[in-house]
Amino acid sequence: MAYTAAHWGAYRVVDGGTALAPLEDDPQPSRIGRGWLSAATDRQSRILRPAVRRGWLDGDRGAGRGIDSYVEMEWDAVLDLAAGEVERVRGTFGNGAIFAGSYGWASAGRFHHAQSQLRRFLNLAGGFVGARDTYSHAAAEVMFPHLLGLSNREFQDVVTSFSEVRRHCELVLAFGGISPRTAQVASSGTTRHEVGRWLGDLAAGKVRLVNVSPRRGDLDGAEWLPIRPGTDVALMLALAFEIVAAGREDRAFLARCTAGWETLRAYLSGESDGVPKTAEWAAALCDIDAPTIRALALELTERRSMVSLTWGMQRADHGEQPLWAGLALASVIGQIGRPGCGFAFGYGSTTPVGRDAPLVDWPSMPQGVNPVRDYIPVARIADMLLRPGEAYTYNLQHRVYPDIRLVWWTGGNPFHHHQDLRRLDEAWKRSETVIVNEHSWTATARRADIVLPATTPFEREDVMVNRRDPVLLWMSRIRAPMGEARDDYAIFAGLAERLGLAEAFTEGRDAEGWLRHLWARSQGVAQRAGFALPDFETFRAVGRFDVPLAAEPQNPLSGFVADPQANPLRTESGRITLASERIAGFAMDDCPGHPAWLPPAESLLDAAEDELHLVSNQPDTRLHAQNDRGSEALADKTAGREAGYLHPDTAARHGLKEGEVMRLWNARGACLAGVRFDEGMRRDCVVLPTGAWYDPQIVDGAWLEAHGNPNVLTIDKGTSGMAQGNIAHTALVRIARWDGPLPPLTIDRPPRGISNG
Ligand SMILES: Nc1nc2c(c(=O)[nH]1)N[C@H]1C(S)=C(S)[C@@H](COP(=O)(O)OP(=O)(O)OC[C@H]3O[C@@H](n4cnc5c(=O)[nH]c(N)nc54)[C@H](O)[C@@H]3O)O[C@H]1N2
Ligand SMILES: Nc1nc2c(c(=O)[nH]1)N[C@H]1C(S)=C(S)[C@@H](COP(=O)(O)OP(=O)(O)OC[C@H]3O[C@@H](n4cnc5c(=O)[nH]c(N)nc54)[C@H](O)[C@@H]3O)O[C@H]1N2
Ligand SMILES: [Mo]
Repeated sequence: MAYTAAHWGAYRVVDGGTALAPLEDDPQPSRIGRGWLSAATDRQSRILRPAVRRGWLDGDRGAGRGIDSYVEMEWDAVLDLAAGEVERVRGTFGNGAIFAGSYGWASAGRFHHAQSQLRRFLNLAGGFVGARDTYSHAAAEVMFPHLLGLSNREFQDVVTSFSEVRRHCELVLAFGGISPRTAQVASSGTTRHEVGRWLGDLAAGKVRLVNVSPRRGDLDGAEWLPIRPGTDVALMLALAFEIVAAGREDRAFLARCTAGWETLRAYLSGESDGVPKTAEWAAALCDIDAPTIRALALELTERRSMVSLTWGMQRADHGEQPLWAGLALASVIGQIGRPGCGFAFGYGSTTPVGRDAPLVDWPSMPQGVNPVRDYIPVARIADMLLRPGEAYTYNLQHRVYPDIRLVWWTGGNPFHHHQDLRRLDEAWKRSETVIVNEHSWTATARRADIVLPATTPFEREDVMVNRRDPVLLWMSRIRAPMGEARDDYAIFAGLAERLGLAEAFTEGRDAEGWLRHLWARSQGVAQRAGFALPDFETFRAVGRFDVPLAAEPQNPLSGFVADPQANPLRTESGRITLASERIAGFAMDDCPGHPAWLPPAESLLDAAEDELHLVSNQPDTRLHAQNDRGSEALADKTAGREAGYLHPDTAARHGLKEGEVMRLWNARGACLAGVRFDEGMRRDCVVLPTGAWYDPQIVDGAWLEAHGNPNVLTIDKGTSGMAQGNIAHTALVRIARWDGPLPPLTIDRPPRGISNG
């Protein structure tokens, strides 16, 4: 059997290689996959030949990025140009002037992982400025080591299994819900989608589920507390306050397992700032009434309970705080370490979180060592480009932005993922050269000077090996590369050759040679884990291998809670950090030394009458901007625009009917979107999922994003001087019906100068 795989699932290749069918044992295949093949084979979106921006050839130093036309070139000529830029920039400014953070999800497949190939190449060529953390959970990546002495990844590895929750827990308080929509994907691929089934099991097992979210659909079938966005910390603090007020805090747990409780207690009571964090205080902020908060507080202590947060909770202004306050609330309740109870982060945010699966650390492509030590926090890309030499803080350090001359992206789409895209468009013009490897004419490829066409997974062989998934798959090549597309590996091998690094880069192997090499190393890993992998030829022919290890249910921190002296955490105190002298000592207004309520940069609390809160969540039909030109995403659009969601009353108030097109705007930008109704929403919110290909145009003398990309409206600011994560979920907008003629899209065909016939 021939298989292929993506972040959204694993597939059998059927009908002679012309169609995909989900694995038979996948309980709930993703809808994203239905649009994959059509997107990957759409001639108008694929980059068929290497291309160079005309203005760059004429020496415009970036001014025309985003509006310019392209000329196609031969591979040899374009690789000469790209290699020449590496030579020029490192020779003139040093490798610290090359930025290759290159954040993004690229494709599943161990060998053809685009960023690994880029980094391996640039590490050999003297290095580059990289990026730390992710757009997904930067605040958690920075905070978990301080709070629990674990990396975010280590905590994710041990997050309480859903099976344990079902067995032992009675009340799950789910901030941001738990949604099969986001559980469609797993980074590096997944052979099963189980979250829908797990949620069904929880409900059938009489676990009470409470969904704290502006949207009911974030956890279908649960009790719904429609919170005002951006105010969860107030609710968490009030729950903790009311537990203490009722004398129900777990004093033994707080004394044995936490550090800084006195500081936090004084903040909750108002001793330290004059504001008791009562249910009434929180009700005015979070729009959930005080009796409900008080009753919930008691129940959390009377029942076996779990405080759960989605990743999105910390993708907001002061995103460090919900994480810290949520952990503090769970500490006050005192059930951390008990089976199925305590604190969880990321249920539903991707499919493997909460799965009891054996974790096997499979080998990956060796990337070498980066001789350049400089990096930025990932979401500070525009600040870096706009303000070279300027000081900033990150994770208790004082740092300075580098002066970047060459930007290289492969396997990511900053003109999808970044906030305030009009600002990024300005910042992007600051570097001398931008090189992008892509298979499709994304907004980022359209803003590159040198465009190197890459293959898709259909056009190459690879292996899906994900440490969080119990199945290994051989990914067959089912199509010839479209146009002149090459594998990223071949592209970097060609560049390495030009820089005299061919042998070091390839180690004498072609792609198949590397797959054999990685498989041989995987066999060693398996052997050490107590089982045998088939030989390479057998695996390639059979296509699938099920790891024969028992899945162990997880309960994090149980060893620590059982004996904190013998099993201390790697924190300042060896215990859970409820207040930190180190963080307090860094004296940040936007991230004090204990969890705190800090009003967000924008919120409904100080909004004008006609402003709405924008929820720009993950799209149901795509992974980010991937497959936006595929059948599944296209069928979901309204007049070709991304559909936004409104409560019917909100729509009526603005004179909008379902199926019409609206304009959303604020001081940062404006976009169009379709109107769709959702009764399970707050009336003061609008939901516009991310991922419509960015299509800014000048309409009636002003910039208008014509396709429905919410990132022209979001704020480009760090969570705080601590984590500097993105704050995508914090933004206010206005809406009105769009009565003018609909501007035709430009992203449905290649940029000017390119004809894909
Ligand atoms: N407003 C708002 N913005 C957000 C978010 C939000 O919640 N709200 N979420 C954020 C989050 S959590 C994330 S993770 C980011 C995601 O942002 P990204 O990960 O940057 O988005 P993708 O569209 O997945 O981009 C991956 C790109 O890699 C390309 N690619 C795939 N395979 C290959 C390959 O083999 N070779 C090469 N060269 N290219 C390849 C794809 O064509 C695609 O363009 O977005 C962030 N942005
Ligand atoms: N289908 C699909 N699935 C995906 C992805 C995709 O692109 N498509 N991307 C993947 C990636 S990279 C990531 S990081 C994860 C992200 O996974 P999550 O972070 O869990 O997903 P989001 O959709 O960003 O946000 C979840 C929900 O939080 C709610 N929310 C927003 N603001 C607030 C608030 O202030 N308070 C509360 N209580 N709730 C709020 C919104 O209603 C939203 O639906 O998703 C992954 N899964
Ligand atoms: Mo993400």
